Amino acid sequence: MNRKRFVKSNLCPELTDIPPLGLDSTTLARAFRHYYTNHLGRDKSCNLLHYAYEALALVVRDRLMERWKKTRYAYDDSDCKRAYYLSLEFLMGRSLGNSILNLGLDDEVAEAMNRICLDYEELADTEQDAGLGNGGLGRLAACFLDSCATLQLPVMGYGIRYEYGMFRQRIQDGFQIEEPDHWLGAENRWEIERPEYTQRIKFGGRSEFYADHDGTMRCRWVDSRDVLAFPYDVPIPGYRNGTVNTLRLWKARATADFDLGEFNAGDYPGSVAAKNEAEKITMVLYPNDASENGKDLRLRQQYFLASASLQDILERWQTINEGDLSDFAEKNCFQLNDTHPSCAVAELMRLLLDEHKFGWDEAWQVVSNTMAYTNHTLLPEALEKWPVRLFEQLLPRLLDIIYEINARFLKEVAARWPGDMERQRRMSIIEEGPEPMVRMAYLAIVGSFSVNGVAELHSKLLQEGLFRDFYEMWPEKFNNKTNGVTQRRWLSWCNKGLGSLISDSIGEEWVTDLGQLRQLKNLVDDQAFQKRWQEVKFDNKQRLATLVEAECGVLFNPDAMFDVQVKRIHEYKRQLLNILHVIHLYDRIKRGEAENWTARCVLIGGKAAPGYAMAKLIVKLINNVARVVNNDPEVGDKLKVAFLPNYRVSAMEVIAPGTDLSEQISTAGKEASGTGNMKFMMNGALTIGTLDGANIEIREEVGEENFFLFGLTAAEVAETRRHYDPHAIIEADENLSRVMHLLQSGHFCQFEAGIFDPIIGAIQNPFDPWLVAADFADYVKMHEIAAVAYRDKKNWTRMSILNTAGSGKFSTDRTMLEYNRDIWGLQKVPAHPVGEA
Ligand code: B1H
Repeated sequence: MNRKRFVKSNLCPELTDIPPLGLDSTTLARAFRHYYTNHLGRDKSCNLLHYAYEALALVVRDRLMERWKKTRYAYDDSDCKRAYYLSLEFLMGRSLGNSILNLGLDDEVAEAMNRICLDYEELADTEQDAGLGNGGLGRLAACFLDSCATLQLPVMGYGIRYEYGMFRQRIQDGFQIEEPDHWLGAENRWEIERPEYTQRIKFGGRSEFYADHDGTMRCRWVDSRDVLAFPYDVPIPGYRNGTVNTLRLWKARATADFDLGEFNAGDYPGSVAAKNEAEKITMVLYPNDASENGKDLRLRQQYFLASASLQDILERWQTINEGDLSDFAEKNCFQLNDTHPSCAVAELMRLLLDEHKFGWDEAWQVVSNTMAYTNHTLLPEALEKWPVRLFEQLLPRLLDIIYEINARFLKEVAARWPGDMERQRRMSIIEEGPEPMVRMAYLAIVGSFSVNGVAELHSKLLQEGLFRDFYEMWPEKFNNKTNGVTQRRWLSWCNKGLGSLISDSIGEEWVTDLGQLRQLKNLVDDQAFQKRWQEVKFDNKQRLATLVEAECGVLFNPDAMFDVQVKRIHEYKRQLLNILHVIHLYDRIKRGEAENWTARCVLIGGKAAPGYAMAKLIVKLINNVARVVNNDPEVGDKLKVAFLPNYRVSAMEVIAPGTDLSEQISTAGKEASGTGNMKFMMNGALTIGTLDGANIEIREEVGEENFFLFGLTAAEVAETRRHYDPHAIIEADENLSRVMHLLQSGHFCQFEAGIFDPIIGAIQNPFDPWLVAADFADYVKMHEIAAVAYRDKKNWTRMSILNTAGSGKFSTDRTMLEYNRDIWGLQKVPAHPVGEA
């Protein structure tokens, strides 16, 4: 890019004093026509919804653009403290509808499109999801951004612009097939390039020590192979408040001189290969939710994000503050979304030491006062560790710094617990052994002033278990921040029927103050209100049934109970327990014990990590059971089962509103929080669940009489593991014996003999970490109670209303206010009004 600049004062008023764009339907329709015909070059001969979507996206984007600028000016002018959310994942989903909602343009857009004989929801429905995340952790990041913009907090997201997002899932003969998600294939209207903020990232090479001009020994990273980080900005609109925050996503590019070097050496193919090598870094999202992958490309991604973001932030700071870094720590804060970006701890040290010539203590002051770390999992296999050897090769200078951080830290440990070598070994950032490893969580804890879990139970278990030594050393660092979801997307947008009913009854304040929903409690016994509540639910169930029929070819009757489990497929989440219950229901129908039956439609959806064989086999089992059950005339409408392929954000927008019963059935102590549980609750579903993650707080909020609790507690799980005897449990439980018999007899794999043996083995395994057999009986019993409850329509409606009414705590607005109160300490900064220079 040609970097010649014009002098700022030369910017004429024509370019700076821009009158605000009109928001009325006439202006919107006119702007639409302009983009459709002049910009996209379409006319009446084209009837592809896609182009209409594109034109509308451009119209909306213009309105975001001016607010975006005014937000940036307001932040710069106020010299405010800022926070940065560093995350390898942002699961944004679709943007058009959300932007229209947050700009407050829904009625005007609907009217404008109407005039052109288009249905704007239909247009919104053609948008591809931005699937730059695996599941809960990535979606949480997206909800956080929405809430920060709505609260007018100066928070910026930093992530990676993956060329390929989360894979698309297809089901063939019951098996999961993965297909690449080339979501950037078409033009992406929700990003703008910012080549002027490109950064340079180092890899490989070695550290070189040298004496500074004043004699100080310093280090520099030399002989590196550099990659460029090229930024794209995504607008994050707040709810009707003029604020538009920024998510900056980095794409990797080869450096020009890097190519040239190879080229001059006469290796043209080599130089092109090097280009590919560099650009590979941001090519694909790793699809391993909650399990470690250990691939060197993944570490490259992590460092690439950390380095690009920190350099960008330091550069902006220096531009605004004329190079003075002295109060950087008071004005900036980094929130690490799990350990994935935790290279940032060492990288900020490196930048301050090597580039900005700080002394160690001075640099450490900055780092340890600006970094904050959120942990999202207790599963040991998800805790990131990188081989020291890999760090040596890829990030040699970072490894020097990590060693130094560790040496100083272990000295502190030794001073506090003299002679306790075992403790030093346990707490060391470097795990010793045949293959020494860097423990990223420990690096993050040592470098951060705040460490938080994502639900009460999870935070408590972190302190008692995984991070116990660190909690003993620094209890003041540890805190809890229970997750949430944004009610703008997860109620206003996705469930317009319920949203309107609620607003008609208690006003609209709940959209930015979800606690207001508690007022619905006054209406639980209001018959007219109950009736409308039921009508809305019925419509939503019909909409969901339409999706299920289209995607799975299975007919769901909206009068039946819709029993739903959608989330990543993982053994700890126990989709297996769910399908065992389905088999049990089928068995009851077949043995003629179906009197007083509650018709039930079971929907399961989710992606299995491509390398996770057991999870993929569970997907296969669900599909095989569905085929048998759905094709058995004796079963009929009593029971339907469907596996929804390619579960994603936009699918959940249809699923949550249409669900009666939400399955949150993880083995207690394993699900850090869960956030799907909150979306269902907010949309009036009841939960059948264990005392795990945020389920505990959901039950507290809604009252135990409105929650179907079953299963062992986290403490009981730990205890049961010591003497677990699944064979004895199966033998003592006739229902479970019969289910096992159906599985073992090959009833669900008639032409695929033995295919489910690993699952049968897992259930019978005395070392089954997920204790599926242990919770089966209680689960079946609680499901029966739920089924009976469902038949009392009036009471079920009451409970449904109470669930929505009790969901106020689970807004990310509340979560963000708590992060801000306890960790970030930012001031709210309203955007400058649109239409003023
Ligand atoms: C959560 C992950 C995760 N916890 C590794 N950990 C990943 C770990 O690509 N990787 O390597 C990706 C994701 N994701 C989830 O975070 C928890 O399981 C949920 O319980 C929680 O609600 C969610 C948000 O806090």
